[in-house]
Amino acid sequence: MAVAKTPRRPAPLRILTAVPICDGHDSAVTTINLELARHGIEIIYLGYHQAVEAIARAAVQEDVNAVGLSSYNGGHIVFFREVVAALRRGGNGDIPVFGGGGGTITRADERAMRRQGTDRIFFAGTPLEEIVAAIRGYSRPARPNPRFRGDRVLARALTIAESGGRVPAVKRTGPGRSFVVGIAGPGGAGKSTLIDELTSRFLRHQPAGRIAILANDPSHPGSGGAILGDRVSAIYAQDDRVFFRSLATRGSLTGLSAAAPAAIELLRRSGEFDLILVESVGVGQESDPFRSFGGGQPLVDATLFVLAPHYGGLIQLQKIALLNGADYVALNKCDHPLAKVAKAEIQARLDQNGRDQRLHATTAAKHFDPGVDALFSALAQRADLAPAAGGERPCRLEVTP
Ligand code: B12
Ligand SMILES: Nc1nc2c(ncn2[C@@H]2O[C@H](COP(=O)(O)OP(=O)(O)OP(=O)(O)O)[C@@H](O)[C@H]2O)c(=O)[nH]1
Ligand SMILES: [Mg+2]
Repeated sequence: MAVAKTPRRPAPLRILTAVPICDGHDSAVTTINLELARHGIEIIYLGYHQAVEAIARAAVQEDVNAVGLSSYNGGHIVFFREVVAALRRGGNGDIPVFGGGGGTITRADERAMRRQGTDRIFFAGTPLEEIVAAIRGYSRPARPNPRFRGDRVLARALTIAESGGRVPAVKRTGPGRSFVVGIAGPGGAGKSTLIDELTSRFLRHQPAGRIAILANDPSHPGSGGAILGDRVSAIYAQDDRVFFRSLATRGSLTGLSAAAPAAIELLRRSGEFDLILVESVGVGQESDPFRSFGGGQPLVDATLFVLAPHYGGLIQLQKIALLNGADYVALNKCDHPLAKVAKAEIQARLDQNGRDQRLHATTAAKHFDPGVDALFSALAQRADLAPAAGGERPCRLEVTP
């Protein structure tokens, strides 16, 4: 089956930004992120206190045009060198690394950093327009590259799908049959946090499998830029068994990027992933991102609708179409005082549907929440994920309860 093509249009630049490990100075990069997005650039922001490997992994999976680091802690010479080295080790040395750090990066430091592979340093006092113009220079056409290895192959195929080009055939690299769950809900309900907690359970439950996450976030309707921020909540994406990709909607009003169907198909076809989680943008009352209604083939194998206790009242609940269409419903933020009433109201709303829709009460902000455990068990059972032989194992990044 051919992967559906999305309409061809000039692809915005995709830039990954981050602040290095042991550094909490994020106000400069936050300003720069906003300015770049205002100029039509897509920013995948990783957050502060980020390790070299996390930055390199994200750059590869997101197939960014370049990586921008903001460094104030004094370790810039070593840190930039290590990021460049990590990219080169994986055959991804074509991704340039640039950055800034006010007065902490001296001219002499910059010369050393450039010798070690850093592409450019922006010094204190550089006007934002100059930064934007220079970063625009990182634009390049996204073509398949036979030298790419591992996740970068899939990542590049996704970039081509996003820009409406002819999607290359992706070699089947795993034996897996994927189960795809679409996750929708209002902005800020906790979808990304819940996805991260489900990911931690997947890693514990399936010691050998891989999981993919496709996180859709809105493009700005005016500038076309975007701050793709779902990765900030993705703590467990710092595991090589997780493939995380952010997609900007680029004008699509369905709640998903127009390339999402092709992206899902590419991930399925790779055979790499046992589970694929697709996060919609924050959706409204009439939204149907996964084509649950209309009688056609839905985009996903199951849908989860996530909402938080602040949905309004009973009348708002009645208007939300996806409360009829979703296979699973999660009331998240159950640590909130309004949650008790909300749970009763949502349960009554679901009872009226006369379908077997179980309401899961979750607190995704808390690790080891029993509500998230129950939701994961339900999804794992539906996805036919075999439990790990010898029981669950702690995942690499885990703190103990
Ligand atoms: C604001 C600030 C803070 C704020 C940070 C708020 C935040 N959330 O970011 C607060 C008060 C919290 C803070 C705390 C600390 N700070 Co402080 N802080 C600063 C300060 C005054 C300004 C940095 C800044 O944001 N500048 C604004 C940006 C927009 O301008 P700029 O730096 O000139 O950057 C330009 C370019 O470099 C470029 N750029 C910068 N980053 C990037 C990234 C990309 C991708 C691009 C394209 C361009 C780019 O853009 C700008 C364009 O003109 C600097 C001093 C200084 N003058 O640099 C100290 C400074 C960085 N802090 C310092 C220290 C020591 C600390 C603390 C350890 C203090 C303490 N003992 O608690 C803590 C550590 C916090 C932590 N968790 O890491 C030292 C670092 C010394 C060192 N490296 O050896 C400095 C240099 C002050 C000093 N002279 O001692 N700090
Ligand atoms: N109190 C509480 N806060 C939570 C919980 N789950 C998530 N949050 C917080 O809610 C905020 C939004 O969470 P996200 O996971 O980014 O929400 P989202 O639905 O993915 O948001 P969009 O992608 O922007 O639509 C963050 O500050 C989370 O830390 C929870 O169970 N309880
Ligand atoms: Mg989100």
